[in-house]
Amino acid sequence: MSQTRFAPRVFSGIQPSGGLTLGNYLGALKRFVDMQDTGDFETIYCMVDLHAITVWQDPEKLRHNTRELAAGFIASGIDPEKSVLINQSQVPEHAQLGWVFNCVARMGWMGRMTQWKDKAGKNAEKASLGLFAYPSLMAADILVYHATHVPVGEDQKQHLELTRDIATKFNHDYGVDFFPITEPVIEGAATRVMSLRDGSKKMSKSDPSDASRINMTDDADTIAKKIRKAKTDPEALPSEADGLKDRPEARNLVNIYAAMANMSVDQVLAEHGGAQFGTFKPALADLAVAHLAPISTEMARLMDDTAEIDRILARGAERARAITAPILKQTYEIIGMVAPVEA
Ligand code: AQP
Repeated sequence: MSQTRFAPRVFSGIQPSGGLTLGNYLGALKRFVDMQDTGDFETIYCMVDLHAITVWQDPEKLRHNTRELAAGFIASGIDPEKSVLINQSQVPEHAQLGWVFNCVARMGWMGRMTQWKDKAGKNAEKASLGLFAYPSLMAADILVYHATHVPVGEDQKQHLELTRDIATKFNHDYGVDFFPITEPVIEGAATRVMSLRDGSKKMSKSDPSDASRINMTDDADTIAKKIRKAKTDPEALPSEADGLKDRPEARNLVNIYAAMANMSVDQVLAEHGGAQFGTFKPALADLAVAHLAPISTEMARLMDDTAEIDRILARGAERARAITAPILKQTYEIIGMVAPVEA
């Protein structure tokens, strides 16, 4: 089957399940901006609130976090004129196609997802059905736009493979070439930013320890303090990347530096090889503050006018639905629904 007819289109999202972290910023947001600015793609970015409620969210906090996340996107450089910026629940075709994909995906596929195993843990009986079906809704988020490229962090690789499986099975079952086989875009030094307290755990919004992460809303002193206290080993930095192999915490800090400075790991080590953490950590803190302070200041300014954020999201939803409604309508026609929906 030919996949060449799909125009280059990028989709990606972030959950408003807490404040943005440096992991979300370097692994996702910063790269969203880069892809927007190449001009090679149509770019669609999303606050995935329907995914957030797969675990309990306080309603007022969810509303606040969704608007703050929108502010984070804009403050980081997403231009709502150049990109389509949306909140998932305002574009109903995501959930509608999600249901169709629940009927395409197999239980066994979902049960093998490591995120499901990690988040449900030993308490799978008590986890929500939504948490189990999460990757099927994620496939719908992407494919309801016929998106061809999805920039994500390393942790989302398996879900992206499942998106490809769902598209392939749908195309095969109905004998069509309707959904593209999406390419994950996982590149750069910071596709997996780790906890500052434990180099084997990913930095995460929902980690109970605030010291484990840098929040995009942290002030300069807090950022510097968290970096100063970050777990490290007693060795000096090596002068080549190989020397970081069994040093997860050191590797993490070097990766963060490289991603923020737009340098390769080798370039960072050429500059800082031989330095002790007592020297490297303040350099990293200065870089992080210089990079993040303008973003958090702009986020705070945008959050002073939430009505404007709501207007941007309403306009984004309108633009998104011009794409999603016809794709859902064609999907319904393919699967044999009698009265295809109108936009
Ligand atoms: N630590 C990370 N390093 C690199 N990329 C990361 N991403 C998340 N954490 C890191 C990337 O950010 C995007 C959005 O992620 P998400 O909010 O949808 O969910 P998540 O991956 O589950 O992020 P969190 O912070 O860990 O949220 P919670 O704690 O609510 O589960 C994705 O592209 C992800 O790869």
